[in-house]
Amino acid sequence: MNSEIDIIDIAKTVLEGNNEGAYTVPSRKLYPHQWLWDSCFIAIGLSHYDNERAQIEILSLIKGQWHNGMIPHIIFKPGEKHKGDKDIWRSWTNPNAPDDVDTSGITQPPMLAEAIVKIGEKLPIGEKLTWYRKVLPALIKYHQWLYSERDPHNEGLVLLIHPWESGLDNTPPWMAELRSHQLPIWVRAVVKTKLTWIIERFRRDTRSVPVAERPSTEEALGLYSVQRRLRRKNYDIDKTLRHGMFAIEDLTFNCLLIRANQHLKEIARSLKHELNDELVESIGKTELALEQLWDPMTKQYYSRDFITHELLKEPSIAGLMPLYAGTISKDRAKILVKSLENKHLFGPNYPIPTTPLNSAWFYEKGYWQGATWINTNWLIIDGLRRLGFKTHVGALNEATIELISKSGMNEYFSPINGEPAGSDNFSWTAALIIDLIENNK
Ligand code: 2M8
Repeated sequence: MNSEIDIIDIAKTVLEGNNEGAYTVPSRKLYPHQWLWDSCFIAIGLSHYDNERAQIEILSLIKGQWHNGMIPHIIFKPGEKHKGDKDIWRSWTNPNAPDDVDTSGITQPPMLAEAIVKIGEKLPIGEKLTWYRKVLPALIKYHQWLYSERDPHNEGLVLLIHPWESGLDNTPPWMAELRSHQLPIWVRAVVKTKLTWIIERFRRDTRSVPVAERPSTEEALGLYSVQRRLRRKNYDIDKTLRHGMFAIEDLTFNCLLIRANQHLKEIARSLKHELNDELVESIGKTELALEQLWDPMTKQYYSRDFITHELLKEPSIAGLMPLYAGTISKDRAKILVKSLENKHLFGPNYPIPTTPLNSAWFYEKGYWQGATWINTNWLIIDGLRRLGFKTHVGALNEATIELISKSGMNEYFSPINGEPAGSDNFSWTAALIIDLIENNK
């Protein structure tokens, strides 16, 4: 077991090892580029001891912003080495793609405002306002894009077009949708004829991480095929929606957006900047629309299909994210907290598993299908703190710190025995454990 001081030192070493100068890679082995929500979590950790680097991390993300306002989910490392990755995306076929940076063609959870505020909180007032002034135009443009492009019916709920946009890649509700509607014939044929072993030989991710800890080959092919379809439509939202592809109002994403909007309003207020009426109206709608994702029968929140408005009733950690949104009633929050306390659902030895333990999808080292991740713990702890669940915050903080102290800075962990899984030296684990320890003092 390491002491808290040791953990912080190890965490800083991990973040230094993954430092690329203008940004930090999530992991040297698996993810060699800059990822959107990873960089936001990383900046939150960095802000405790190197605020300048935290700001650089965020500015590098903003450099990848599309002309229409989208912040892309990956910004590719410049140079020839990873040319293959950029070529898979070919996002330059969309006229909105930035001119001098290569990026993916989709987005990821809107953690940007949170990171900006966490950086601001650690600066003296004058520097904080300078920082806010520097980033506010890009932040407004980003939130406007989320509504103009991803909320075409003005419902207040933003839609996603690829499971990767949810950040919880192969989480059960998305994978159930993928299996039932979206798998092309060639993927079904490969799976049916058990030819997945051929594909497995070409998988890069399973060279450093056991296949059982990554998305299954069927899932990986499914994710890839959705990406290919989006590429064929040049990442154009109208063409994408017209062709009846994935469109899901994702619960986690919209909960994070609610909190991000609150931060955006606060940043604008501190600069005496008035947000335009349309944006303010959309922001209000999102807070109200969360209620539409509540199912009174099962007493849970779910994601929703954009077209049919059917709830995707597959329990996952997303069901707890309204705690982070922070806008739900205390009674509702208590219902969610009950499932956190339940050892057979979200309360095993090393919480919080990404699916409840009684889910048919649960596997203790399952990638977004059971394993405990530090970013989802961080989001839920942050929400519980704001909602006043002090004892739960204390217990979850302690359990998370104990887990890292015992098992190291891995990507995710078994919620049953705490064993590490996925990549080692994972950046957001390192960054967020620094934040949790500092907040716990
Ligand atoms: C994972 O996602 C990427 C695709 O975006 C992948 O599987 O290759 C997810 O865990 C995602 O949430 C994360 O941002 C990314 C980088 O850490 O890896």
